[in-house]
Amino acid sequence: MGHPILDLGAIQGDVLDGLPKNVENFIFFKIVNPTFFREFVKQHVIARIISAQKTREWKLAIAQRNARGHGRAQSFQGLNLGFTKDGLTLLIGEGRPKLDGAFEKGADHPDTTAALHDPPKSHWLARFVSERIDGLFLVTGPDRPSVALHSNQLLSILGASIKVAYSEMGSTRQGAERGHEHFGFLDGVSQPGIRGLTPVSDPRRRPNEGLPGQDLIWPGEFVFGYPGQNPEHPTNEGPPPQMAASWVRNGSFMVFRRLEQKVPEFRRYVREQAARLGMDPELLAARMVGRWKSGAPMELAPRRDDRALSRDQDRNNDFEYGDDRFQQKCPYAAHIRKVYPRDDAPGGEAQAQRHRIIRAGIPFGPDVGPDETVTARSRGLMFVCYQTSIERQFEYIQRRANDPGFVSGKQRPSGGMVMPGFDPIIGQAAGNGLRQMDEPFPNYPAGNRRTTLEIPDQFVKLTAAAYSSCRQLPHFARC
Ligand code: N7H
Repeated sequence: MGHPILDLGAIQGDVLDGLPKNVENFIFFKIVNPTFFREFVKQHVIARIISAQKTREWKLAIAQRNARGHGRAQSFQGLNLGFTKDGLTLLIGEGRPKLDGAFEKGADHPDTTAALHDPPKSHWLARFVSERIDGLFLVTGPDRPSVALHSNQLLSILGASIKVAYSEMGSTRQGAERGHEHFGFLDGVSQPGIRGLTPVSDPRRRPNEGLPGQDLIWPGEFVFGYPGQNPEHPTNEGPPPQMAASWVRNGSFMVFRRLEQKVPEFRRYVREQAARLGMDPELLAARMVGRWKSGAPMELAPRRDDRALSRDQDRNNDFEYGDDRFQQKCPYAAHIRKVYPRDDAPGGEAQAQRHRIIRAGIPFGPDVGPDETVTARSRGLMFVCYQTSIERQFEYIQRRANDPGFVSGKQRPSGGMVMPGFDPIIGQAAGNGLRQMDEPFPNYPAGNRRTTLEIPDQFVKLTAAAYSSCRQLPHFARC
C-alpha cells in the first residue's frame, strides 16, 4: 500500500495543517465588479495566498523555536481564499459544473437549516445576512494590529471590485486559557492523521496511526484528487472522490459556522445539575464533553482529571469506546463520542472513518468578566472544518449530534434499550425543543444508578454559516 504524494504547493494552507493563527480575520465579501476582481486577484492576491507547503515550513520553524525555549518570534501572515456557490457562478458562469449537493444548496438554504435543526437565516446576525456572499478571505497572524494591517492592505488592493459584507476577528485565548475554548476545554487535541503527510510515530507496531490512536485517513477525504477511505475497510485505499471539473483537484470544501456560546449560563447549569445529582461539577462537564477541561479523555481518566495525560500526545488519543460497556467511562452522548465514535460506530471503524473532518476554528469574543452572570457580550467559536463531501462529513456529524437515538442498539446492564440523548454541546432539537442526555452520573466501575440530564437551553447557538470551496492555487489564475 503506497502512500499518496500530496501536492502541498497547490493546496491552501488552512486545509490540512491550519494556518498558524493567534488571530484570524474572516472577511466575507460580495464581488461588485467581476472583471476587475479577477484581474486584481491574478496580479496581486494569488502570490500572497499561503500554501500547505509554506504552512508546514512555518509550523516546523515555530515548533523548533518552542523546543529551544527561546528565539525571536516568527512573523507569519496567512492568507487563504474561498468562494461560495454564488461566487463561483459569478466568476465561471451559469453553466459551470455543479459540485457537492450540500455546497450547491448552501448553509443558509431553508432545507439545510431545517435538516440540521439550525435557526433559520432570519434569526442569524443581521449584518451577516444583509448582503449576498460570494467569497471569504481568511487573514491570520500573530496579533490584531498585524492582521488588521494585512487585511486593510488586501482590501485596498481589491478596491471597489468587492464590497465587504461582514468581517470579524477571532483570537486564541490568553494565559492559562491558551488553546482552550470559551467553556474552558482544551481544543485541538484530536485531528485525523493524513496518509502521506502525518508522520507515523511507531511504523513497526502501528503503521496505520500517526501519533498513537490517531488513525491515518486517506487524503481524498479532505482534498480532491487523491484516494479516499474504503467504505468496507478502515485502512485500505478507497476510490478518490468524484471531481466535477479538473479545477477541483487539490481543493477542499470549507464549512464556516459562527457559534455563540452562553458561557455564564453553561457554567451555572452545570453547577446546578451537579448539585442535583450529587457530583463534582467538573466531572459532570467532562461527561458532557468526553474530556476533562485539561484535555484528558474520560475513557482513560473516568473518575478524576489527569493533567499529565492531558498534554501527552502519545496517550491522549490512544483509546477506543467499544470496551466501555454500559457507557461507564464515557456517556454515549458525550460530544466527542457522538462526533467521532471511533470503533463503536454502526458499521464499525470503516464507517466511522468515512465521517471525519479537519477542524481549524478559533474562538471569538472576550473572556467572561467577573460580574457577567448573564451573557452580555457575544463570544464563542468560529467553527471551521474541511472535507470533500459536506453532506457525508460535516452535515452527517451535525445530524448525528442532533439524533437522540444515536448510537443505537445499546442495552442497559439489566436489559432494556438505551436512548443516549443529544450531544449536550452542539446537539440541536427540532424547533429548539428540550434536549436530554442519558447517564450524566458515572456508573464507573459498577454502579447501576440511572440518571438523565434535561437541557432546556441551547448553550451553543448558530448565528451565521457559509459553505465555500477553497480551490487549488494555480487555478485561481484561470478563475
Ligand atoms: Fe467539537 N467543546 O469545547 O466542548 N470539540 N466543539 N465540534 N469536535 C472537541 O479533540 C466544542 C463542534 C468535533 O476526534 C473537543 O480537539 C465546542 C462542531 C470533532 O475524538 C472539545 C463547540 C462539530 C472533534 C470540543 C464545538 C464538532 C471535536 C475535544 C462549539 C462538528 C474531535 C478536544 C462551540 C459538527 C473528536 C479535541 C475526536 C472535539 C468542544 C463544535 C466536531 C472540547 C465548544 C460544530 C470531530
